[in-house]
Amino acid sequence: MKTLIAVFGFLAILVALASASKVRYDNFKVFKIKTQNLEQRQMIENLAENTESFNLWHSDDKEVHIMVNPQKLIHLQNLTRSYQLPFEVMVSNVQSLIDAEQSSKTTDDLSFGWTRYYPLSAIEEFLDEILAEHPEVTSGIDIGTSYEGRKIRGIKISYKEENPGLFIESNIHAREWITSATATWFINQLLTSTDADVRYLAENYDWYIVPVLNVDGFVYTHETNRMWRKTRQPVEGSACIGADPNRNSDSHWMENGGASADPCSETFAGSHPFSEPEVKAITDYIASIKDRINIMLAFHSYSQVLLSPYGHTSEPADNHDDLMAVAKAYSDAVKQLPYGTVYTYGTSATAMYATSGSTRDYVYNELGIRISYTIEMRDTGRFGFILPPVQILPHCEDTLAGILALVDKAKELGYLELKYSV
Ligand code: 0X9
Ligand code: ZN
Repeated sequence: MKTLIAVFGFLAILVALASASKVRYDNFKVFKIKTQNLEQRQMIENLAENTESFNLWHSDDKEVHIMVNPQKLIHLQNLTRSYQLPFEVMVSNVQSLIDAEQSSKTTDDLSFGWTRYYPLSAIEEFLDEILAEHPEVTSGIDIGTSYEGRKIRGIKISYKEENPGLFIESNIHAREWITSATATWFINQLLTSTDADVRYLAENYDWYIVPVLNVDGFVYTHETNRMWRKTRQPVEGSACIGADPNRNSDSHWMENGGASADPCSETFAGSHPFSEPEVKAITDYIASIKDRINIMLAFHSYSQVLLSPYGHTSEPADNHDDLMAVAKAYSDAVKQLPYGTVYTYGTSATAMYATSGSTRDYVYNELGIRISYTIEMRDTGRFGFILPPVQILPHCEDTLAGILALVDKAKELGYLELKYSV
């Protein structure tokens, strides 16, 4: 009995230590601040650049969402008052959203479902099971190794030769958990759905899907800091860790204010293009199969918007009209579901903000993949990055409807012809 008590005591200490080392967000709030011009917008964005007390959740030409340390509330209130900016509190306590997200853990611990979020180990087990159950049509993809030495894994689904291909990159930003939940659900649908449209999608296209690209950051969000965004590679000469992997590709890197040179910034571009092994690995992999890929989708959250190239300039891409027509098809299809979810669309630089060095622009500019989007998933800010688990399945249905329509439209416009000769 004594041993049992000792074991329980030890376990209790371990649990306490594990939770004690987690970053907490008690009473952190997320404000939605309406801005009328670029100056006001940048003033709020700059707050998040320079201090850990503020963290940018979203920004577009109408509003900025910013998470605030409760001790800095007065500072923010003074600013909104002096600039007369209307604001509302979207999240009153970030920690309570995180706690609620965790409390769903017990419901389907025994099998991989989509009623909770899973750690990387469970996602890898899910991939292993899928590969074992469907050996004829699936193969594992070894994308490469992360800074901390983890494998970056993907899956290829191919029912026959000579299919045009689609590539899905997901969870490049660590805290955007809904993206890998959606990617795994989508993999499962392609392999098990009996719906005729889904079967057509599965069997007439090759699918290359990487559910979690930023594996180190993802593990860090599960174990230490739920709000982590970047990679985990230390930066020489700085105490700050990681770069924004969606600013690190070698295409217009660091141009036009689309990224930051400050290692402490959330949009730090890295010390040089492809400094992040995860980004180098995925772009090398896509480059190696570029003639087999017709469409690239980069899954992000949140904002419910499809973003097309470019991020580094407001100039339209040369097939801009087609890119808008395909995005519109996605948006129209999602709106028709009972959830009525509204997705907007536009170019990255105009609909959201300037970005440089994203994977999406890299494959469009450098690899000739003509249909390439960032899909910013649910929601529009009520829960932001901490989308409640009850929304995972409805959101997955939205995404499937959207992708079905997107592929149809891209095909109609001639973007799904084989790019290589056989
Ligand atoms: O800032 C980003 O990288 C994306 N937003 S997020 O909140 N998911 O971080 C927007 C990127 C869109 N633009 C490009 N991919 N260029
Ligand atoms: Zn993102």
